[in-house]
Amino acid sequence: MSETTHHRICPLCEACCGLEIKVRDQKVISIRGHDADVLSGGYICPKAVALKDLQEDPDRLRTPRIKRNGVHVEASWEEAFAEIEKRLPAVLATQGRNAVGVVVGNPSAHKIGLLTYLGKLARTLGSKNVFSASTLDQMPKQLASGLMFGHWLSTALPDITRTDLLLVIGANPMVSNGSMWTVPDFRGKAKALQARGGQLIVIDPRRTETAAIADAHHFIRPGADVFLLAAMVHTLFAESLVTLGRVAPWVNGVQDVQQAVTPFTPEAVSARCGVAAATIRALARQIAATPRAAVYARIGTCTQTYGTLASWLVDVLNTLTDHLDLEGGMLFAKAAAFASNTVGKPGIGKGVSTGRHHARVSGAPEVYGELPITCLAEEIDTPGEGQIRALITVATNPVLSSPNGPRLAQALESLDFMVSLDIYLNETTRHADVILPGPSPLEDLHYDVAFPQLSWRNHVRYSPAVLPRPEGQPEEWQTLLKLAAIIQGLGAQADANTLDDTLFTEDAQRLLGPPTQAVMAATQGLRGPLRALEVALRSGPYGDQFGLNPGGLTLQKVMDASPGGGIDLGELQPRIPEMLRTPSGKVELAPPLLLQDLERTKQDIRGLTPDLVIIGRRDVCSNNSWMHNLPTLAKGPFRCTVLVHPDDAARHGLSDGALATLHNGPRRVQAQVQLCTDMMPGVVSLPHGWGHNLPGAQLHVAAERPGANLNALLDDQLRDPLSGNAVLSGVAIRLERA
Ligand SMILES: Nc1nc2c(c(=O)[nH]1)N[C@H]1C(S)=C(S)[C@@H](COP(=O)(O)OP(=O)(O)OC[C@H]3O[C@@H](n4cnc5c(=O)[nH]c(N)nc54)[C@H](O)[C@@H]3O)O[C@H]1N2
Ligand SMILES: Nc1nc2c(c(=O)[nH]1)N[C@H]1C(S)=C(S)[C@@H](COP(=O)(O)OP(=O)(O)OC[C@H]3O[C@@H](n4cnc5c(=O)[nH]c(N)nc54)[C@H](O)[C@@H]3O)O[C@H]1N2
Ligand code: SF4
Ligand SMILES: [Mo]
Repeated sequence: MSETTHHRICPLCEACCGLEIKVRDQKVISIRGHDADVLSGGYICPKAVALKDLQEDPDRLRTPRIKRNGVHVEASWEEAFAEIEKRLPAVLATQGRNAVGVVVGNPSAHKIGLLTYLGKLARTLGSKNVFSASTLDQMPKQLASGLMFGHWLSTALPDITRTDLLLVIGANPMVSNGSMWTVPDFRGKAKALQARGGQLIVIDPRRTETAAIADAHHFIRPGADVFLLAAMVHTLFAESLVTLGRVAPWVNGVQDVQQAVTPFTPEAVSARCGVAAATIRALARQIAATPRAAVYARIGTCTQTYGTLASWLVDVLNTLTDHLDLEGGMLFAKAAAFASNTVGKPGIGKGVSTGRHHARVSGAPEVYGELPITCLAEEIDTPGEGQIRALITVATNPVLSSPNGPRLAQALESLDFMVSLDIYLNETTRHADVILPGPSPLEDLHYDVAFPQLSWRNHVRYSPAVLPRPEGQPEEWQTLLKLAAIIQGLGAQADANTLDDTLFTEDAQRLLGPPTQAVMAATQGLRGPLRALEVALRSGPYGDQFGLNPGGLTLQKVMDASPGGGIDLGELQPRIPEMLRTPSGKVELAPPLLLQDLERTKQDIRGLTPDLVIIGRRDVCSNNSWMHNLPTLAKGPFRCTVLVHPDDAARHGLSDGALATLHNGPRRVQAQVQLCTDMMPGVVSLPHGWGHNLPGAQLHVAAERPGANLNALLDDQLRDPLSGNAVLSGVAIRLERA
């Protein structure tokens, strides 16, 4: 058979690079960057190449599994759904909706079928017990952005191609390729910034790969960003450096912020955050004095007890120095589809609220419809009314990715029923009674629902499937609808397509009013996420408005342009006030919830710093917990080592290569020491997502070098009280020779 060339957006991380994939006889023969791609221009990282390994991995599930007498056996789709129908409704009938929990993981964010249909499953189920990886990650950033700008995904993004100063706090885009910021080829863009005379500055407890190319790097005590940032804001006021510029008429609360940061003088916070007072002042002055500057912070500033406060203060800093919504500063993307800040009345909205319900055991507030994932284990293993007795997991591996994995594993084993949508039999899905695999990424079509809302440049792209879906393999949205049908009592025989038609008509009536002839005609013959995409694109900010705006975008237009690299929609542009969705129609610089929480930090300004704390790290050849089974990425030096500064190693009698035991109360893990002068003294680093030595998983390559599970050491009781985000960084540990 002849060779064919396909263009596919990479679904593995937020950079969303365009790939060029060559196929012969239904086998992938090469994967490279797509040079014409309007977003990524040919850039890729090593993970993309591993899509071939993923396609061919004998451990990847191609048929459902049912657990019989403790062993997962292959089953037909009919058998799998019949088993679910036999067992799931029974839990609902006897113990109610909240007895069934849902957990959603990271890969869902990269799958239009999951992202557009998970809400339908959750609505049908009606359980309060919905959890996701967001509370291991970016929930603080989303809450802060929501409170300030009125919507959870209205995130201010560095205008990297026009800025002259980029301050990066708690992020390592050289390795992670960016997060809450879709920025393929960060290195190229950073180098260009430096070439035009600009500066890159990094604040991180480790001299990271990003710090290595930066013009300056400052260590910070893990978890103490709020103190550094509050003191920088304090400096702006103290030295009369505050300017709001163009956005001034749309900013509320400047004086409240000024008052709130009064105690945070650089001298007061310096010991707590480990940054010299002079450095704090110099950083604040430099940002204020640079007309085109941007402050970007990510997961290091989120996975801590003050995560929402730190995320908020970053945008306070951007706003008070006249860098918000400004070219070369921080801008908001305008996505072609699905963006809430392009829907409804421009400039005003309902804003966001939290705490519409609370977790049964801890009382933690709901945020964005979710409860903290660190509450999951206790919601399963604590008896009482509303206890979770059945669980649906979707593309998630919380036994490795969530703190206190061993407790969660035990809890999962005690459930009456568990069903997992997942492509592997791994540390989490080994507990499932039924596993329902999705198609591989290359067998699935792709459109990014979330990331164009976070992209460095406006654009639109679509990818059809590269390889045919195997006979009988449903699309993941169909699997979700089948689950919804079973929950609704329609039975395992219900037809997903018919259900989809009914739901679409209902949604269209609810969202668009009585569906006009034009909408129904335009979506004829479409189903599932593609139908939702057609409606979103055509009614979106660049859309053809179903004929009212001839020449505007349609799905067909986007499909036609995609082999050529997609459609470039231009550089980000200022969008305030039009993008705001706060009830006031203003940027809320001083949300009461945040000012109130700042009181907590005031008590902690002179808090003691533990002798030794742990942070995580990422590696270019690893992706959270699930790509260690792919030979291309698994080869090479072992990556799950604990980085220790030589001074700390000497104090603990450890040498390079020694096996160390890391203790946190009763929890412990063992890892090999790697001496590293790039670590801040008093801080050690171990990557997360490892620990592939648990019985019952089927990951042959990963099991050869299982590594230590960082999350077996961390605490499931430590959270940011506002966002519910887990504390994964700056946790005190003890280190000794094993
Ligand atoms: N200590 C510590 N812990 C962390 C972090 C940290 O920095 N430190 N980072 C956190 C972050 S940011 C995140 S996002 C989470 C991620 O944590 P999770 O959301 O649990 O994601 P992964 O660990 O990547 O596991 C992904 C799961 O999805 C499955 N999967 C992959 N592709 C597909 C697919 O196409 N369909 C389906 N149905 N399943 C699929 C995989 O087999 C795997 O089971 O980890 C968090 N955990
Ligand atoms: N290769 C690869 N790429 C990935 C992933 C992966 O696992 N591997 N995961 C993807 C996912 S799910 C996400 S969410 C993104 C995350 O993307 P990033 O946010 O860039 O994540 P990290 O690379 O973990 O960088 C976080 C940095 O914060 C630092 N840090 C830790 N604690 C603190 C602190 O208290 N304060 C400050 N200032 N810094 C601190 C760490 O040393 C680290 O350098 O990466 C994505 N990309
Ligand atoms: S950086 Fe790598 S993993 Fe991320 S989208 Fe690009 S090619 Fe894929
Ligand atoms: Mo993440």
